Amino acid sequence: MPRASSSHLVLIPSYNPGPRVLDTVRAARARWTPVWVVVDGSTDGTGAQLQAMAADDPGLRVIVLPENRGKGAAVLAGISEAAAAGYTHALTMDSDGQHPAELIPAFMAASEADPGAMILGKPVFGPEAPALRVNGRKVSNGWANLETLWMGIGDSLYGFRVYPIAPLARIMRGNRFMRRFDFDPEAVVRLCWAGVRPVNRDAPVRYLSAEEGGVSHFKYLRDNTLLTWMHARLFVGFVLRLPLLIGRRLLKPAS
Ligand SMILES: Nc1nc2c(ncn2[C@@H]2O[C@H](COP(=O)(O)OP(=O)(O)O)[C@@H](O)[C@H]2O)c(=O)[nH]1
Ligand SMILES: [Mg+2]
Repeated sequence: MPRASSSHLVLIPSYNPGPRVLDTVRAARARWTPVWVVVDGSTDGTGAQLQAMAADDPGLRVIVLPENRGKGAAVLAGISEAAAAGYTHALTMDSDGQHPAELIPAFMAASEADPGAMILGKPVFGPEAPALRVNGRKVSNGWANLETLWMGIGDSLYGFRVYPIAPLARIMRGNRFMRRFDFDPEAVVRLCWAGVRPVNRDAPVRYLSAEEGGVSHFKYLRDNTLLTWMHARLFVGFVLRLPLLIGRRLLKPAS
């Protein structure tokens, strides 16, 4: 039986993930109620398939955005509706089968025990993970840690996380960025700045081959350019907040 919650929901942004999404959503539903999927202008037919699934399952809700706006925009649409429905925390996970649905209950329990914190997945890679992606994230992680004065971000990019909804929605509404692939790292850095503590938990990540139905919309040049511009922007924010961050660090040393 999936655990039911009136405070914590699973939120799955989804853009042209292919048929893997159906197993991903089933795996999440087996562990949690409710699960919401935000279909981000997908054109691969999965929107209709997910809506058909939701027609027979009151624990599943599918929100369809008419056109593709990016992962961050899809998450913002989801958390805005979730807050209106009274939810306080959202576990985000990818729709493409890369993230460990079996860890949903443990991540939710960690969040329930520490509701002011964000629970961040720390990726445990298998041998199949592309070296370019594994090493590339070290750059983003180095910047994110500097920008937060080492407040403890284990991984800046992994999208398997539990967010407190209120501070995330406030930060996103006050910022016109964070709508695309820049969402995950910018969210952790800005939440740290807002005083939301990161708690890291190991979580395996799978890289599926094309034969297994693996799909990625990560484009090396486009998305690394977006990440570089994002860290340049965050670095300016970091310099402006340096007195605040140092003051906080002096009052409460990082554990
Ligand atoms: N790349 C991308 N992902 C989106 C978008 N909207 C929602 N998503 C979802 O965000 C997650 C991460 O995207 P993915 O292409 O798998 O990136 P990767 O896992 O880093 O290779 C998936 O669940 C996507 O379905 C979008 O416009 N672009
Ligand atoms: Mg993926």
